[in-house]
Amino acid sequence: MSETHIITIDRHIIEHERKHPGARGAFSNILTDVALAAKVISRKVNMAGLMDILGATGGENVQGESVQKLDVFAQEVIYRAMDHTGDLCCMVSEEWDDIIPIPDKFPAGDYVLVFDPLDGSSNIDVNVSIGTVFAILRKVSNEERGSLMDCLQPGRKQLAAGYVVYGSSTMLVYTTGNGVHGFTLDPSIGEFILSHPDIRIPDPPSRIYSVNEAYEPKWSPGVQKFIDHLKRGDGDSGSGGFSSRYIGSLVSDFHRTLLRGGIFMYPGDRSNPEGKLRLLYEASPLAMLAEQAGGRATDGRRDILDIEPESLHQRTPLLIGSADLVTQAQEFLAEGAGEG
Ligand code: AHM
Ligand code: MG
Repeated sequence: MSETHIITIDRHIIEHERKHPGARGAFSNILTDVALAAKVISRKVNMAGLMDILGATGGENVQGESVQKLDVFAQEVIYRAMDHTGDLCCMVSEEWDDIIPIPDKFPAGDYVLVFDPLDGSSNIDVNVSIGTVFAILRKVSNEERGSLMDCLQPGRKQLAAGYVVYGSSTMLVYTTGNGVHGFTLDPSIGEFILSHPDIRIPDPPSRIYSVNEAYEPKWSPGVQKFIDHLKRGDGDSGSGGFSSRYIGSLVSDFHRTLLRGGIFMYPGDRSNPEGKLRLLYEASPLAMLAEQAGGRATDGRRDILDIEPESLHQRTPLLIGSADLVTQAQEFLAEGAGEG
């Protein structure tokens, strides 16, 4: 793309909206507001290392003001970018126990935003990439300011989903059900520029698996056998030809899986049968992106997008990435289900 022909995320969102006759703009506004919040969070994340030098470690900065944790900051930035616009009826966040209503002083709208404001925040101190995950749902109840019914919808009902990865550059990747598109933040002009149009998980994929292998002793026999199969191939002395990569930051591990292929897994184990990751605002948005890019996401039995959520912060095992590998993993899990 030449320097004089750049496609900003705002332009991309508007052009996609035009393809949907009857679209009223509210939905596009939400995406644009998420992109704005992402820029503010990105700036703060980039300053995180300097905070220590400036004296933030004791909870106060040099001016004696208390310093907010970055995940709390990210929560507030997104909330305040969204609370007054009249586009949302409510929100759900990893940082908040209950549904977050739109305050009565502002008009309420027809959509729900679910998000994890800053995932993997324990990685900030060691300068490892972190991310924001989000999805948009349509209000389905008659409650003006939303209800559980509006929030607890399966992933198939998501109208849009995306993430922001704060890495060596900041990228926003989103889908509205018409492919997956990636934008890189150009800090010099403060705009997300289309850098990765129509992302497809490569086929054949890179042979990469991504899982926290320290939990191997607690895995089910199916998970153990699958990873063993990737390592050794079919024969005991053979090699499966796989490499392993695990950042421990969901958005970053998923981003690599989307661009390179392979499989990311956070399975259940004996201590945590439902794994660690959250269905509503982590697994489901990433599952929509994976499917839109030609991949798959499952909890081992069902497609993530078909799971009916029962509570806001429900956890789910997650196996996500290249379709063939996810299907293969699912078969190993099914075979191992009677064992152990
Ligand atoms: P968090 O919600 O406390 O930030 O934890 C979520 C993170 C994910 O980004 C990552 O995939 C996972 O925790 C890693 O967990 P583990 O250290 O158990 O491998
Ligand atoms: Mg999280």
